[in-house]
Amino acid sequence: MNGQPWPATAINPLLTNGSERGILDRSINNQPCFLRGSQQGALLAVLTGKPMTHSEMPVLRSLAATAVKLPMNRPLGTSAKSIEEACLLLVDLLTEDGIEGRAYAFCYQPSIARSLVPIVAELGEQLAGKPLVPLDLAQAVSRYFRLPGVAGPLAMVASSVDTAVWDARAKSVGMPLAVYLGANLQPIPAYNSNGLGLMPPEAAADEAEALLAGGFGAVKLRLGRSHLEHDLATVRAVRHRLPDSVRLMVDFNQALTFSDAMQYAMALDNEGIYWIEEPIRHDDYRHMALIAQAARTPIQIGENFTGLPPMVAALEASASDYVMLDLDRIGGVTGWQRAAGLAAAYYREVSSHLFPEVSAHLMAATPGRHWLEYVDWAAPILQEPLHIKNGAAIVPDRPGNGLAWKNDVVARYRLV
Ligand code: SMN
Ligand code: MG
Repeated sequence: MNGQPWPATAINPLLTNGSERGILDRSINNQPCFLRGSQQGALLAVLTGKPMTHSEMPVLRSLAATAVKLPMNRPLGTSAKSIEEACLLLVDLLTEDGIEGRAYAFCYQPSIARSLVPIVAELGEQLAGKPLVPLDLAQAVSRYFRLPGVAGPLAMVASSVDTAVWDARAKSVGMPLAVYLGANLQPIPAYNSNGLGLMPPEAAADEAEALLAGGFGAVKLRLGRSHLEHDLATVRAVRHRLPDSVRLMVDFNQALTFSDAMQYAMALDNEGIYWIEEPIRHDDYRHMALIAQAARTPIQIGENFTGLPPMVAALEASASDYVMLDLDRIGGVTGWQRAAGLAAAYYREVSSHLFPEVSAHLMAATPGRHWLEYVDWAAPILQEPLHIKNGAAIVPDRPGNGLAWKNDVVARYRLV
């Protein structure tokens, strides 16, 4: 286009009036395909330089959700709970002209995943007929959940619906989500966060070594046993086995008391650890700040920020050196973008928590990006799982966030 908008007259002959078929577009998976309804409107808007009008916006037709329980390659033994199967809620949005938006939530246990299916359907009835305008819809969802409160599982629903809305919007203009958000498609450095639960030292060292396949340059080890010596023995076995260049993060999942955490942090300062994650209760920012001040190793928190206010409180308290954002707690794509701005205002590097497929797009659009957390838990149901090359996630060059389900596998693992 050489930066010149195309005049509308140059495009009109490409359109067949009023029919389902329209502008021929070869950019989607290299397959020739025709754009429909609002997609035509969006492309015309780009080509003619005229903004898409409200009446040309895609309109939300329906929301649906499916609960699945997937086998995990490597179980995750945290200090709080051992997770051996990934319970996901798959969210599917459909617009009036057939554009699909997708997201998934990680639900921790089958009953939570199941319980959210009718909630998503009910929310869909509320939103049906509304234009696909992410900020307006985010506001409508937060109003709908105001009385029960947008927290816990309802925050997951609100966030994943927001993510599906942005997916459909990016698809309506044929852009990868990262590009729609104004970013370049660039590889995002990732750490391998699969496995490495609480396990004996030599088993942990073996697993850590295996996790470097794919060129990963960083892995995360779960800690939080009741005896410091046992945690230290595992850290030493893993650190000893990994090349010096490989970063080793550790995650306590809030297991420690403040006084124990001070002792563990001082001991870990000598063990070549890249960050210490959630040593104490996630929302005890005052004590977290004291630990961060005393430890030389950086402190990482944030996976439990639900919306922006806790994040502001943590940043104001200097509770951590780094922050990580959980797409499904922070408020989907809308919440993430606001949180990324906050992190920038406080000069904090931003990592992601879970959902690597969508988080990779958001990390690309986050100036203070740090590390993408890679887990392969959704891979069995994805037509195109996230690709890792030389330890970095390749943000897919497909319209939207790139999620598409393998329907036969979804049917096999569906929770009823
Ligand atoms: C974690 C917690 C809960 C589920 C999955 C993973 C962990 C992490 O805290 O940061 O990876
Ligand atoms: Mg964690």
